[in-house]
Amino acid sequence: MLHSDESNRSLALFCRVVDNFGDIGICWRLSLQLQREHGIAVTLYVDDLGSFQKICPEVVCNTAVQRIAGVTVRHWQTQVAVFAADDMADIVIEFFGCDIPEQYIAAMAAARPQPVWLNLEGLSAEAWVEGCHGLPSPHPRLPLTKYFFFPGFTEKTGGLLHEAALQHERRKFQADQAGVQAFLARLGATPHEAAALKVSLFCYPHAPVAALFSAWQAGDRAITCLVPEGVAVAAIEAFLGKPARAGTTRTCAALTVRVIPFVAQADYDRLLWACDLNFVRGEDSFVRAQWAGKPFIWHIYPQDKNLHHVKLRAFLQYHAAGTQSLAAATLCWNGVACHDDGQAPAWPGLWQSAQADLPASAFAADAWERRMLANGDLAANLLRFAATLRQARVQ
Ligand code: TRH
Repeated sequence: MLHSDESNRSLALFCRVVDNFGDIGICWRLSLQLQREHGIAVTLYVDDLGSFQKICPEVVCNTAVQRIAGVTVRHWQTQVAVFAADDMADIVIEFFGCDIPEQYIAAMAAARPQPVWLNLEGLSAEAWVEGCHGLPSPHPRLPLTKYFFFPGFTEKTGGLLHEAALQHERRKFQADQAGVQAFLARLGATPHEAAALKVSLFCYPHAPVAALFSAWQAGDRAITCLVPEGVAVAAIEAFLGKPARAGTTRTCAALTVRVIPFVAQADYDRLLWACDLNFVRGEDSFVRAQWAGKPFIWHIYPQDKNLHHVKLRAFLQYHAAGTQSLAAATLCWNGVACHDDGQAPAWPGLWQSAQADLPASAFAADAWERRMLANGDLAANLLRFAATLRQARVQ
């Protein structure tokens, strides 16, 4: 265990599950790391235990308080709970501007010393992030200040979530080919499929899955696409011709699609490590793909007025380590700069180039990983930031 600053003994993390699994995925990962690597007593307040259970099967739904892997999990059901100043943690984090209870804020203001209050923001490669990382936001009424903490891709941001042992575990897993095959077999893959190019598919329902599948079917290389249950269901069922339940599979020409269970978070990492190419989405799987040492194609969470296109381009520009063909496929996957009439996307050509570039893309993935590791990890950066704020108060 790493040693934390003495004044960072307890931490409360508030997570509202807006949509999908990313919010709780990130908060759970951060909670675990703070507890395991820094010995911090973490209380995770989460409003949706059902979504939490999907990524962490140990979660018991309809339970007010439970302890999982050393983390206290509280079902956040109401905004009107009463909190006392003595209940306060040393650090309080609200994830992505989720509205934490007024009573809790009042108790923070009354506590002595006051906790360090941070808003952990969403990930973006846009240039403005560096300027906003660490900015204070004084409370409009109370003598209390919240600080913005931004994850990011540069040393002037909070960095990316990354556990200390991650690289070691990943390399050990990937070096053991028999173990990799056994893992894939547990998900239902047959030895025959294991010889094919393995692709994991995690995307939003509007991704051009049908066009990609057509290109894969017509390709010269056998492909096994492993898709967790519940992902892009309509498109997967259209290909399968039946309900997309775990265990369902269909082979058509060069493509085999296999529905696998939606696995626990640690196994999702292994899935990314086991595949040759990963389609990921949102924020957390997107970051995990960057630690897998494998090429990936990102489906960004859609925003109004196509704001996400700006974010996507900012990342691709910065991620110049990736190959051009993969960047082109990523743009097309997100509906940006697709030169087609909507009926016949240019996927065959895009895929051919991307496939040819996979070895170069894997090489680039390693370089990118080294570059990101140099920014430190988000959990340690966050604790350092909290300690600095506290020190500044004392002076
Ligand atoms: O679920 P997402 O679409 O989450 C998104 C993003 O976080 C986005 O930024 C946010 O604004 C939006 O939700 C509301 O994708 P993401 O971020 O990749 O999170 C998925 C989580 O699910 C991640 O922690 C990995 C986990 N997962 C598993 O544990 N097992 C699985 O089988 C799969 C496919 C995913």
